[in-house]
Amino acid sequence: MDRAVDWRLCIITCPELSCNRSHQQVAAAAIAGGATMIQLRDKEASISKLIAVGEDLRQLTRDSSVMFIVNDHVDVALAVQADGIHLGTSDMSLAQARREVGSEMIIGFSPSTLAEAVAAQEADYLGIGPVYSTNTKPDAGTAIGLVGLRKFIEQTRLPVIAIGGITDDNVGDVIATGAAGVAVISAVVSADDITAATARFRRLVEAAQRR
Ligand code: TZP
Ligand code: MG
Repeated sequence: MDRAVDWRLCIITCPELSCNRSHQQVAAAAIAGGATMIQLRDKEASISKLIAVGEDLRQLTRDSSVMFIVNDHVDVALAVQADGIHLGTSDMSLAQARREVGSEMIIGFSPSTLAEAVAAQEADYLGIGPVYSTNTKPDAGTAIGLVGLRKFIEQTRLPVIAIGGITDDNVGDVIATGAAGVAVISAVVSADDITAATARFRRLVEAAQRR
């Protein structure tokens, strides 16, 4: 993968938290607010539903030059020609995923230990967290804080996207720690105005990167 990617602000669609708004509505609103990446995440949907939604998100993101990442499902990412796939430690192995998606697709990986982060040779970026405690992913483990985040950033040459409990109030500190970007669910997708919430994050990320 040798294209330049804007890692700054990944908004993750999540139907449980988006107050009856569809993946498509959430993604369109987040793109309008300045999201640089959209990740399709739905733990309940069937593969056929994911592919149908993924095709719509592919179109929306392509029209606005936003990166499109699919969570968990390599087959869905391939079917909809996503830009990338995001995998955790209980998903397909990185080596197998790289064989299946080829050299161009972005592979994101969420390691659970520093050793896993260092070993993640096939990945193009790391998702690291939860930085702060969050109710969105009950099995995400204990918050690692900025000190924990910094350890990962120091141990890897890959871009780090920080995740977990990120809000307006702490995003500046997260970026100042050296993260290439942040991934946000609840603070954006549960907001009344998703576009305004995304735009606020985008401004705060840019301000922190200028400091
Ligand atoms: N992985 C680690 S924490 C998390 C995921 C998917 C949830 C992040 O959601 P929120 O609502 O931004 O805390
Ligand atoms: Mg996963």
